[in-house]
Amino acid sequence: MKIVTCIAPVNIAVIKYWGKRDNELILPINDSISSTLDANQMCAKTTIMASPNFLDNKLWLNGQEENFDQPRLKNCLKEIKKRIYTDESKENIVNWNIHICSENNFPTAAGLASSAAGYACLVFALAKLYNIEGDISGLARRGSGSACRSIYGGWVKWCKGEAADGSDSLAVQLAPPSHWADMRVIILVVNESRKKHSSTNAMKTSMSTSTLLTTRAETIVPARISDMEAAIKAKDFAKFADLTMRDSNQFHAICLDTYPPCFYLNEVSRSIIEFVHEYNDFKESTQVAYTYDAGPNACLYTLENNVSELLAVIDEVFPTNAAREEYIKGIPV
Ligand code: 2P0
Repeated sequence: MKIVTCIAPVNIAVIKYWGKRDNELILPINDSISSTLDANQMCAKTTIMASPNFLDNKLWLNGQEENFDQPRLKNCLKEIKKRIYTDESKENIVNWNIHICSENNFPTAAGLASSAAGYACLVFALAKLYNIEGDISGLARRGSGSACRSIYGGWVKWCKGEAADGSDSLAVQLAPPSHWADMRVIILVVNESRKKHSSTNAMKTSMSTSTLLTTRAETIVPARISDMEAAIKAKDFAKFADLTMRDSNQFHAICLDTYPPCFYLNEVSRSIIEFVHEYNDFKESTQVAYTYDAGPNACLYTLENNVSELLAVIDEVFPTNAAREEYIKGIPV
């Protein structure tokens, strides 16, 4: 028997991925950039056991047994097995059945990048199990697009690539976490329930109905990606924050332009957006940026020296549990 256990953190996109040019290979229509959070905070933990005595493959997610026959899991396994070095003279682990047990320490499918952490962790664990070397972001991408970014720490770009077979649609690290050591992310959990529209289905509908989406991917994102890379390199928080907030807003505008529309933000999300702009105006400098994925929960980027005052003000402005049903965390990038 062989057992491996791995953890992988979530990543929070600052230039968003939305829309695929190939649904099967999970190839995006634009580059995206994210930061991967500290591994000790919000993460997926996966244990994989392989044994010649297991009669079946099995999968448990957050303690519940799930069907192993899932297309994305199958795709990941198929691609991984292509990269396994097999030694015919030895008993071959690749033929053993596996048991996969994965759990998240944060709300699943509430727009908090749970599939990203989950598939990054799964692929990383499988790579360890089968001793696969080299870049595995392309393997993680086959599980969930955004998962390829969680393979690396710090600031990460998912290059959309040009090849029809997806061979160059990979993640690269732009800078390690130490580059911007005082960067922090605060997650305001507005609602923990599962989202109504899965990202996969919603982005498919956006691709077929939103006229804004192509314009975004072709004419807006390329410039934003290079501006964001420059802002991160220079540790220019004001520029970084401006691009992050505009890109979040544009992503949600695309969701509204999708037909029928996808409403991910709620009243509390919108009041947090207003709060952030008012806070920055009051401070006469940009101290905090919001970004929202496919859900109502706010991710706030700020620098370490602002965290305690900002959390105190958030406590004042949102005194009930409205914006903080469960917890607020200051998470180092
Ligand atoms: C992102 N999101 O860049 C964007 C922002 C949500 C909003 O990546 O179909 O779960 O598995 O590739 O990766 C969510 O998309 O979708 C996502 P699939 P995924 O983080």
